[in-house]
Amino acid sequence: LRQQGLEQIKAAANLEELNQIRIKYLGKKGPINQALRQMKTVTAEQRPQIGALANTVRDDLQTAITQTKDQLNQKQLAVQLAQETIDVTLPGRPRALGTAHVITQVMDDIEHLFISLGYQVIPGPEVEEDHYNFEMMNLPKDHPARDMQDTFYITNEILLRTQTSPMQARVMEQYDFSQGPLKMISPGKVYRRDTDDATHSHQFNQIEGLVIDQHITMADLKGTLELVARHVFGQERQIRLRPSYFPFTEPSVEVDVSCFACGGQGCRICKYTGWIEVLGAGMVHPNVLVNCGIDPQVYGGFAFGLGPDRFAMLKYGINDIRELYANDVRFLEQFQGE
Ligand code: FA5
Repeated sequence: LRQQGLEQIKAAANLEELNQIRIKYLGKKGPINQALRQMKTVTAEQRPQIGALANTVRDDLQTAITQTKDQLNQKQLAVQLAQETIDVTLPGRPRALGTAHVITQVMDDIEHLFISLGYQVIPGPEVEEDHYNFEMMNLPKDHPARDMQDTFYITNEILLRTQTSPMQARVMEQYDFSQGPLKMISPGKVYRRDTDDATHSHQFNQIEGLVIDQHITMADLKGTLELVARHVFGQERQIRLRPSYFPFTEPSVEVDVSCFACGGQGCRICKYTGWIEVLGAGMVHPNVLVNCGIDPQVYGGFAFGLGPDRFAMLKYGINDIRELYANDVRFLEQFQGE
């Protein structure tokens, strides 16, 4: 029995098999325990001999089992270690890294330019009050120019801002001129009930600009706008200022950049004018200053609202504004940034 047991233990291929062998020989119903249980049937002289023999066999088998168990455990560990080794010489798997959206890239670029000119960047709410979006901007309730910007109203008084201009009022009414001149830009999303087409979207971006100080002139405005246009589009692109109308500026201008698609000849994208309008601007209207508690006899300045979506289109030759909002990765991947 001992010999047979030892051989089987040695041959055990794994821990499970070894456990079965242990139960077979050393278990309650195993031959050794059975022999010990039958001790009462043997004579008193034989008892110590048989008892001693049974104990030795049990101890030998137990020792062999413990040894084999250790060996099997080590073997298993070795196999596991071999399987789990990391091959540090394998080439790494590249992770797909996203990039900033092309509009964000254009906006960041313009923001950095203005920061370098000493402007503050002040974001504002997209859900806005009629009071700031229109009334403070010299557009009372019955003003016909409200029709220039078809509005998404939420309630009578609350709306999705149609322009970033309300930030002019929000900043001016808080501003303390003992700090020096006010120079700020306010970037963000705006919303209009415009019908989407190649150059119009119902949701787009604007960057508002505002400078208020003593002795600011139209020449300061023109110089600043030229700087922006040349910074974004390069020296070679043509620019024109057109007299225009906004209720919150007087005089007002619109700035056009020559069409990238036809080089100014006229095509479908520029509606056969050769130009694409990119921003509105002007000298802040005295009524707006008064609304914000600023004396127009002492302070004055300029404001502008530019469209980064249109800037992005002109800069990269994107011929449909809807591409910017379709989230087609094949389109977006073309603009990896610097
Ligand atoms: C305004 O929104 C004025 N608040 C701008 C302004 C600010 C004037 C400060 C004077 C002083 P306008 O509606 O023209 O103006 O829009 C400004 C710019 O936003 C446009 O030149 C154009 O670049 C962009 N824009 C206007 N509508 C859309 C649209 N539907 N989709 C994409 N861009 C648009």
